[in-house]
This record gives sequence, structure tokens and C-alpha cells, in this order.
Amino acid sequence: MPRREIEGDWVMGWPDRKRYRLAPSKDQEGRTIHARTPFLELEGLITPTDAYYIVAQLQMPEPVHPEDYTFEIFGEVENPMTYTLEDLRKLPGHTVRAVTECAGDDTEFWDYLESRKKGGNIPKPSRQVREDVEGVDWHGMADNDDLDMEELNALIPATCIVSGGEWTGTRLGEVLNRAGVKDSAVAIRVEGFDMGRPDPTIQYRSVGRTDFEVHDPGVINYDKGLPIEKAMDPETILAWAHNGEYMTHVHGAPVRMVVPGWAGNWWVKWIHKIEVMDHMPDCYHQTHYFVSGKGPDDPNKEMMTALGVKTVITEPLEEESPLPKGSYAIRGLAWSGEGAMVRVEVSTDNGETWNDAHIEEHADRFLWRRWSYLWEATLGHHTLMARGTDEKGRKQPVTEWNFQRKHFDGIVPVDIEIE
Ligand SMILES: Nc1nc2c(c(=O)[nH]1)N[C@H]1C(S)=C(S)[C@@H](COP(=O)(O)O)O[C@H]1N2
Ligand SMILES: [Mo]
Repeated sequence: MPRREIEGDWVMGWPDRKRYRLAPSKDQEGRTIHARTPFLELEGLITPTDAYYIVAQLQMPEPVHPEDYTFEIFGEVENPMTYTLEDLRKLPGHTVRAVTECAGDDTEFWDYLESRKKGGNIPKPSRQVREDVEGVDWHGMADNDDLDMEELNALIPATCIVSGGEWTGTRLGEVLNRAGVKDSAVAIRVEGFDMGRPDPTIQYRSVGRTDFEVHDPGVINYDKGLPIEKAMDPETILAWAHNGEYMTHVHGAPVRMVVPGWAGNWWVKWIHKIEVMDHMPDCYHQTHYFVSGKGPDDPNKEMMTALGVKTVITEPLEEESPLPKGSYAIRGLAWSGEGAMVRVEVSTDNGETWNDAHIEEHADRFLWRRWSYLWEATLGHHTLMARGTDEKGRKQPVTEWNFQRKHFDGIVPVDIEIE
């Protein structure tokens, strides 16, 4: 297995280089505005900040100096307030370690699994670094200025849009309590200071067809209407630090929301308004995008919230097959949108029989867990699988197929030949 971190000067020399970004794309001024996580090349639980994935739905805003920064909290509260970053930092702190996963992570795996079931031939999306696609520096130093996100998406699968991080801030509930939330509160509308017009082609691409009308909201600020119960959850925070340092601009500085368990799109970055409301607001990225349903015309579309239950096999990979006879650690990561992963089972015979894997225990319920299973591999073809169960008893997969193909958490087989 190619292990750049071991072969490169991070381990073998003086670690003064800048880390590579995976599939970076840049704005016209050459600044990185999107990137993925080199998922297969990392060890441990925390994704280093410069390997953390980056997504912006609208225009990436200009940075705001922490000293000039304020946000307001108003609406269904007794005391509307304006906070500076310093005001916020005076409140009791709270740190959470949690997985951030984009709702669209692994979206092509929906089609791959469906096709495989029917004996079709859609190729398996690969999480491996690719150097064979011309013009795409899938693992480059952010130097492919000529490609925008759309072109990148057409060339490489939508995978590796997931990271694990440590976020430091204060509880959102603390800020809400200080404002005196009224009983009428149902949701909080959290608005970022980034603006833009959502690109309708993104909708068409995630649905996979163009024969329907998409809602065009025009130019909007990014916003989400978080239900009050989740806003008051002690693990939901307003964060200003990430992985032990002040948060970087691309991740939402000066202050972003961290909503452990819920898909990345709830983690509103660059917060400038928190409006407490007595009804659910009609936010584009909540009622039109990131919704469940069988099709764009389904009358029962609902906002998507918690991630499902997911395991990913990181070793071995199809790309390494065939392998010599011997013993191998089948290993990977597992996470859930509703708390800790308590069980991972592995099958080496296409799901006929299952064995418990070892799970690395730790205290952070919303952070992924590493797991492994020692496999004595015999000659022949083997189909490996892993499936997880979380502390709520939810068994993978829990997310139903939806027309936007979001929140993929299916069981993905790995075909290995032993010779
Ligand atoms: N203000 C704002 N917040 C946002 C977004 C955005 O476009 N604007 N994108 C969301 C989406 S879709 C994801 S997946 C996460 C990505 O967070 P990250 O870039 O820090 O990894 O931020 C979310 N928060
Ligand atoms: Mo996302």
C-alpha cells in the first residue's frame, strides 16, 4: 500500500513542508475553497486541519477580522444580544470531538451497490489517490487552478468528504439560555455571512436527471433552521477553535456551529445571525436541498438530519488485489449520527457469516472509532464486508435511498483475490 506519510519527509525528514491537499480547487485569486480528506492515508482519529475537507455551497466569503466580528441573537428571546468573539470566549467552554461528514459523501456508492445487485457494471468508486486522470491533481499541492469543483466532480467520485475533528467553543444552549429563549421557540435560524445563488445544476447532478424544475431562491445567505431540541443539546456548540488552534477561515472563522451527529450542512460556518423562531424557517438548504424523498415531486420530502450508521473498510483494498496468502488486518473506521459505535462485524464470505471486529474504545460518542479484524486469508476469491451497530441499536444501513442520494451508509463489499 502506498503510504506517502511514511515515505515522505513528514516521517523521514524534517517536517517543515506543507501538507498536500486532496482534490483541491481554488478561486480566481488562487485560494483553496474546496478540498477532500486523504482518507486512506491517515492514522488515528483526528484529521489534521490542513487535510480536513472543505465545502462551501455559495461564494466563499472574505475573512472577517476576529476583532471586528460580531453576531446577533434575537427573535423569540427576552434579551436580544450582540456578541463579540471575546464575549463568547468568556462563557464556560466546551470541547467536542466529532465526525464532520458532507451529506453527499460517497453518493456514487448508491448507484454502484444497486448496479452490483443487478449484475450491472457500474465501476466501484475509488477512495484512492489517483494520478492517472489528466489535469486532476487528486493529491496535489492545490495547484490545479484551472478546474472548478464541477469539473473535478465529473472526473473523480464524490468521496473522502468526511473528517474527524476536535472543536472548541461554548455550548449553543448557554448562549440561548442567556438570551432567555421564550416557550414559543421551535427552531433557531442560523445564518452565515456568505452569500450566493445556489447552482441548480448541482441539484440535477445529485438527482441524476434534468427533467424537473428546481427551486431557484436567487441570491441568499447560507442558513439552516436547527430544531430547538438539537440547539439545546449539550454537545451542540458555537466553536472558534479547531484541532487545538483558532479555526481557519475556510472552516467558518470566527465562529461556526458544530452539530455532532448531523450532516456537515448543519454546521453553519461564518455565523452572523441567530434568530430564535416560533416556526421552522423555509431555508433553501433544508426544504429544497438536503431533503429525503423518492423524487423531486414526492410530497413527503423531509429535511435530512442525523447521519446513518456507517463503516468503511480502509484495508485491504481492491486496488491491492491480488494479495499473497497470509494474515491480514481488515480494518477501517465506523461512525454514527446518533452516538457511539458499539459493534462492528466483518464477513469474508460475501455476507454468509459474520465475526465481531475489535473496536478501539474511547469516550467521544460522535467521533468515529477504529476497528480491525485479523483474517487468515486462504486461496481464492473473497468478498469482504463490514457492518456496524450504534449505541441506539441502529444497524447499518439505516438511510433509505433518496432521490438526492444523500447520507450514503450502505454495506460496501471489497473483492480480494488471494493467490
Ligand atoms: N455558512 C456556510 N456554512 C456551511 C456551508 C456553507 O456553504 N456556508 N456548507 C456546509 C456544508 S454542505 C458542509 S459539508 C460543511 C463543511 O464544513 P467544512 O468545510 O469545515 O469541512 O459546512 C457547512 N456549513
Ligand atoms: Mo456538505
